[in-house]
Amino acid sequence: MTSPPLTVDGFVSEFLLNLNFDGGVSLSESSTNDRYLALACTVRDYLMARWLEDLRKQKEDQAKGVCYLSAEYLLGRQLDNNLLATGLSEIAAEALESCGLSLDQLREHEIEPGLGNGGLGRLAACFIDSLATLGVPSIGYGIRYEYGIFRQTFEDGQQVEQPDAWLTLGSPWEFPHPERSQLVSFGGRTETYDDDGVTRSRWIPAWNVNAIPCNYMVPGFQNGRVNTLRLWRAKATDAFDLRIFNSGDYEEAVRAQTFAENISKVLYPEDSTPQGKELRLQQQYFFVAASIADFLENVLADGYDLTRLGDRVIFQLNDTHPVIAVPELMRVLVDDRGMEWDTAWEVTQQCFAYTCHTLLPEALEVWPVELLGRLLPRHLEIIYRINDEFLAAVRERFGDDELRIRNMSIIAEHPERSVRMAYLATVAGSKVNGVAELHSQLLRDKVLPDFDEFYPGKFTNVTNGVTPRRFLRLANPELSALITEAVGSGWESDLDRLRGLEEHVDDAGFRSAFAEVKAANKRRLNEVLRARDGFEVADGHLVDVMVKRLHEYKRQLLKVLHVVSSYEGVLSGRIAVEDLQPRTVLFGAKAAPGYAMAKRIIHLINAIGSTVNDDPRLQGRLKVLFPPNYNVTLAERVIPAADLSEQISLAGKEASGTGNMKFALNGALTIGTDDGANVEIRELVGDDNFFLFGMAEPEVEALSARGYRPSEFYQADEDLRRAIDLIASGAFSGGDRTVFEPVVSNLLYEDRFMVLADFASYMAAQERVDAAYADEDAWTRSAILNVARTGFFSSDRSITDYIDRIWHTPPTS
Ligand code: 26W
Repeated sequence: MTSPPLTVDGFVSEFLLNLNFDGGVSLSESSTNDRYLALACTVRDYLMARWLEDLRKQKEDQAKGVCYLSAEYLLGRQLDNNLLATGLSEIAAEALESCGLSLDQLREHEIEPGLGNGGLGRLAACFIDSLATLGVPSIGYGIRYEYGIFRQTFEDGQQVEQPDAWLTLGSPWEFPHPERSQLVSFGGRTETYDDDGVTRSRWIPAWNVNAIPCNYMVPGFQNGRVNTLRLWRAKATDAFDLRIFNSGDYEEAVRAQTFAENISKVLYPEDSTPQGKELRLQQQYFFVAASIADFLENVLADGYDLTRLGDRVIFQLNDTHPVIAVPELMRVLVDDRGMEWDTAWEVTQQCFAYTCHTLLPEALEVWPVELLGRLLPRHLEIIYRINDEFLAAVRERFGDDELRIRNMSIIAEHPERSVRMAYLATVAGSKVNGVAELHSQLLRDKVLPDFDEFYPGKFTNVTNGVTPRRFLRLANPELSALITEAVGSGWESDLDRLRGLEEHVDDAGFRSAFAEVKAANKRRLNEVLRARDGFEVADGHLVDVMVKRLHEYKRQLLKVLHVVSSYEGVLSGRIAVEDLQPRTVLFGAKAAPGYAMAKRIIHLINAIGSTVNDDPRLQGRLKVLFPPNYNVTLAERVIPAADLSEQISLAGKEASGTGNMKFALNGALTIGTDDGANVEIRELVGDDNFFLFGMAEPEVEALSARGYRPSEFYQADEDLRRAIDLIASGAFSGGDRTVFEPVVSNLLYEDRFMVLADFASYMAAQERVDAAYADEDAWTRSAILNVARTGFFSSDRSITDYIDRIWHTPPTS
């Protein structure tokens, strides 16, 4: 198979063919959707030959590859990414223009696949991009949710969730293959039987669903490589509904079908606090069981010796969500393929590695034994045996230290008997990694110290990264052009070359070109904000951005207190309005629908915006904008326009952060705590180009040990008191003191994430920001150095680290 010709004429004829023959419309009669679909199919066609070739080669070479198992992939729009990958952007723009169409307009038509919540899902998307760019044999496996992360709207300043029907206009990037479906079973019971004198166990499931693979192309950056993302969709089996249908109960048959198909219906919008819902466990098992079966049947060569499976594949567990894959592989090897338990366990340990993405205890998934045993009885048996053998080994090493045994057991006894999925992953994985230096250290020292002692060498670090293709080249075309002018082409897949920018930092012409790019990006942001929300960032404003999921540990409230304190300062005359550095504070954040405090904080931010933005006493020098529905598409516009990046989590709570990297790479300066990857950003850019504040992790620990009483900080700091009192007074709620009372009393009497303790230090750092921003040229210099020194945060580097330290899967040609 060959690709269509790489010319404008070739593109035009391919586009029109797709429009006419696939879409069934003429150009003049076509809708925007028709045109978008035809364009997407045209771009697809250019990738097809390479994709088929790579799929064939993968099967033929049988080189060791990565199966990335992730419940989330927050992909963002596909069209632009694939145009860039193929190098077709200019040809496509010209071709469309010759048809009287605009690429810009069609690109805006795409609804992004929001199949993830936040950092973890976006990281998976960056990683598959890098795997393809580096030419590593790999497949991303996940779930093809019908509804991705909810669409956020505000009503009276409060979050309202709308379903994200991303598939309604068609999904041109997806290739469903129902003929390759896998049967996934659930429920039932186990029984023992005699197998030539050996007693074995087997699973008699009660019901099953079909898993239909939907394939997506994952093109590398202009390297002719196309990997695969395979997402599973649940479909009722014929047997499932026919049996009931034949019994004459039509409604029951339809109900059964709905029940089965619910499994891939909707992404759980919970981030960090697992709900322990049965459907969630069904989702997890559904996709890993289908993925393992698919790999063994369709990717691995026929008749491959399974005792050597570890030479062919590493299953990377993206957090604990896919960890049920561990007992599943054991079940397949032992029960279905007749392998000896000990051999199977050795193989399994070689085939898995586990990445932990959190430090919050409440985010570590546990599944009640009752639920797991009901849904996956054979897997529970397998987990028990793994645990028995593991604890026996612990006993052998440390003696009968019952406290230690209880602490290390994969089975927790309280508050209810449950399986600790992170422990299971740690016992089974060949390696366990955290996602930034500090995080990996804390993981070893605080979260899993006994395991670190028991398994020397198992724990490692791989600092996160982001793809420079999407977050620099596509999101910031003007800066990209300037970079290419300064350091030459090719930096997109060799990001260390950004270092070359350092030698231009003393060139006044370069600095002013750089500053002009930032100004142009603010205008580009304004176009979007005006169109979607009627917002605008005024000229001369410092653009101060905090975009990320809403969570108390991330401390959006600290940013709120800074805004309120500035406002209060002007109202009370403590600050002369002329002395206020003009700022626009831009928030973007979704709250988990069940997280009441997070939703209240969203309400508060909107309420403050309504009050502050219209108050003439501020003379337009302080604005708070909160565009709803922050997503990848909006991030691509916001990040390049930012001057200041807010990374203000309590030290020791943010595993890494990846937004922090995107901002630095786009020339925003960071105001941040010593947390997650901020630590490494600061080390690289230098103290002069980073606004550090707040307690370090050991100080947090010490304060906590002494007994933290937030009200003492409130009493001792007049500015803080005035800011909190202003919120408590009802100033942002039409005089009603009850609306934000829960937020205020939480801060005063609990403040789990020590907002008040870090307030003074944060305010002082913000003063340093204001002073620095007043010297525009010096600020630009720092911004350039941020770009020049953060090439380390390319996800290509992360993937190279995974290959060296964990996977041992070199690129193939
Ligand atoms: C519903 C249960 C649950 C539990 C944990 C859902 C999601 C999680 C994730 C682990 C939360 C998450 O996205 N973690 C983020 O992962 C990013 C990529 O490594 C890091 O940059 C962020 O610091 C971390 O919060």
